[in-house]
Amino acid sequence: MTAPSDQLDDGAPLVSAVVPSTVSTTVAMRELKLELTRFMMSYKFATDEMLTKINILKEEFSAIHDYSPIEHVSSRLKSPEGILKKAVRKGFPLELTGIRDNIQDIAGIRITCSFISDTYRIRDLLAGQRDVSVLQEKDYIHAPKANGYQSLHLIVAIPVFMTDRVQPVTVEIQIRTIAMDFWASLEHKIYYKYNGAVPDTLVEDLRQAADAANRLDVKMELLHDQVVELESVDAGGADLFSFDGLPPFPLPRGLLESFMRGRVEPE
Ligand code: 0O2
Repeated sequence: MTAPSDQLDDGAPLVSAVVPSTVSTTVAMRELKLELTRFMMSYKFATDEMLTKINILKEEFSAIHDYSPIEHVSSRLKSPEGILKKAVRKGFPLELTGIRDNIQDIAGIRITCSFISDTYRIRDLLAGQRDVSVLQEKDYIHAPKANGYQSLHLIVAIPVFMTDRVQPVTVEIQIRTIAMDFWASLEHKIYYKYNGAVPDTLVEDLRQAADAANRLDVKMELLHDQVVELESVDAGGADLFSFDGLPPFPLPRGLLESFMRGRVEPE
């Protein structure tokens, strides 16, 4: 005899078996949702921390050197869907620890610099910070990809202080010049337009454009160096110190000289 539809084989009502399992599924789903939220938040916090560091470098450098080595900064978080797709594509285990260990570009920051030397300077300034560990560096500026792509890629880890743990979180940082960035965004569009199968003539044109971008970078940096040299010759006794976000305050030459004496004369 078959059990009635609302009873299990042993005669126990079906509903009593279904309710606990539904409750436990709901609890498990809620826990997973919470874990996923915390997982994604850790990457957002790591991005925020890195962006703060980058902004500090930008503002301090601008105040000291009268120009900003950083033209533009942008960031993005991969969507949970994008993360899962990448994990499946690469054959990584579909659980959060495995994903955290294997996918290192969930948080991404792109820094666009004025000149090639600035890309390395920013790399050094970030890598030199005590709480930043560089896990991987790919220097596509020194060794461009075959298609002409140039950029400096870092995978860094930074500790994020959560309520119950300190979580090291990885962030991918791409550093490149304006010209390299211009090239990369156009190449990206072309690549997707042709679904990866870019015609040979366009591939060659892109490679030549990458060379031209590199020549422009080198030329612009030479010009900039000449301007800096001229400015240092022309520099007079400016006595107003100004800094973004702070009202300008006077630094008379006499006061500066007193500071200098304090520095060089032992007490
Ligand atoms: P998205 O959507 O920008 O994130 P990975 O697949 O990341 O594990 P890979 O590809 O060896 O390993 O890493 P690599 O070489 O450091 O490249 C990572 C990112 O650099 C890419 O991310 C692109 O953003 C960019 N990139 C690399 N090569 C090129 C290129 O030839 N042209 C352009 N326009 N960008 C490039 P994703 O995940 O491919 O895409």
